[in-house]
Formats: sequence, C-alpha cells, structure tokens
Amino acid sequence: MVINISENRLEEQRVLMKFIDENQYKLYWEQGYLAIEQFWETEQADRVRESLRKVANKDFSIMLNVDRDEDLENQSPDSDVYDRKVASKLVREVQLNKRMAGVLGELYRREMVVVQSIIIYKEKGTLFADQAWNPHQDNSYVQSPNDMYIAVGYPLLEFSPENGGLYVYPGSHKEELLPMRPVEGARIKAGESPGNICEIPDQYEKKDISLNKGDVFIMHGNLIHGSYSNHSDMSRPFLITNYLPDGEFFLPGKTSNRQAISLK
Ligand SMILES: O=C(O)CCC(=O)C(=O)O
Repeated sequence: MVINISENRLEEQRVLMKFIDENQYKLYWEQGYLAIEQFWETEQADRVRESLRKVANKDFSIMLNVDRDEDLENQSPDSDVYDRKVASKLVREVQLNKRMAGVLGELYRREMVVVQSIIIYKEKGTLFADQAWNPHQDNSYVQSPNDMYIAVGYPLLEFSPENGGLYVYPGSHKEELLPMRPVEGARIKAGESPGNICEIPDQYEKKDISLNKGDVFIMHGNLIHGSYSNHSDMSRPFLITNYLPDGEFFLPGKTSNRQAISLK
C-alpha cells in the first residue's frame, strides 16, 4: 500500500494552510482526488478554450505540451504562428498559476515542478470525441517511485458522463502501481481507446464525475480513472497539466518529452 500523508502531518500544518481547508486536505488523501469549484474565472477558461481551438489540428486529436511553441508547431503545422504563441503562453500561465502552486504545496508540503500539458478536445462530431479512456493510473506512464505524480484538469466547458467526462475509483490511489496491459496514451490513433488498462481490485466502486467550466479537478497519479465517449452535441475540451514535487524521478517518455519546469 502507498503510504499517504498522515493525520500527524495534517496536525503540523493545520495552522499554515491558506489555499485549501482541512476538509479538502482530508478528502484528497482519502479519495485520491479533489474538485475545487469556481477555481478560476469562466472568462479565463473561455480565453484558453478559444485559443486552443484556434491551434487544433484538423482532426482535433489530443495534443501534448501545448505550453511549448515548438511542440504545438509539430502537432499542428497548419496553425497560425501568432495563434500558437498566444496559446502556448496562456497554457504556461495556467501551469504556473500561483494559487495552484499553493494548493499543491499544501497537499504535498513540497515545492512543485510542472512536467507536461495535454489538451483533449473531444470535439463533437470528430473521431477523437469517441475515445473513451481505459481505466488506468497516470503514474504507470511516468513511474514516479514515491507515487507523487499529480494531474490537474481544467474542464473548459461543462463536463459530464454524457459528453465524455471522467469516472474514478475513489480510494484506489492507496494502491501501488497495479498490473496493467500497456496501451498508448495521448499519442493513440483515432478509433482506439487510450490508457494502460489496469486491474481494478474488487473493493473499489466506480464514481462518475461532473464538473463545470471554471472548476478544477486534482487527481493523485495512482488513482484509477478513465473516461466516456462523447456522442453528444457538446464538445468536451479538458486541459490537463501534470506536476511532481521537485526532485522526484519521472520517465520523460519516448515521445512525451516531459520536462521539469519550476513553479518558484
Ligand atoms: O480526458 C479524458 O477523457 C481522459 C483523460 C485521462 O484520463 C488522462 O489524461 O489520464
């Protein structure tokens, strides 16, 4: 079993927390995820969504490292140079957001680095909207030995099972990395389901997640989760940024090119 931050630690830091409250702290470590409603202005989410839409490729496939100009250009060569600059700058600002650095700092009591960003458009009517992610643990991709990989997801529109939202298995983050069958993640082709399929121990129950634009969803890297297909008439763009405490090992990936950027 993964050793989680204990009650004692909570006691030590209780007086110091200013970005989350005690209940949020406990929820995260009990369930392995935390939704914070109205984390940022919906106008800001709109700006990021519109900007990322302008740089999407014609298929609206998943794009990695959209905070980096050169990666955007490689994945969407026909997009406009200026639009790419704006989009990558906006995403980098989201990644370095001081409030999120504060939230993660209080959850882990460590300085954080951000290693990756992903946009999953699930644009209505496209082949990529169909993609339902297999139940997986994100940490299976980066193999962080102390189980400290974190995903922070921003729904850029409403997000529910009907339009391709997430499900989770609360409490499953307390497991170490589970036996799994390797499957491509963000680089998967249209028509195939992404995510290293892991075994789901019997004691965990599936829970569907619904979120609104402006909310944020923080997930422990060992939490089993997946998602639904989007057959609705509403797109489901989701921007994910991944963090680790500074100094923790991670696999950069053969094609993912994860790189640590300090939040300080
Ligand atoms: O956005 C989705 O549909 C699922 C994303 C996901 O599970 C992941 O990136 O690990």
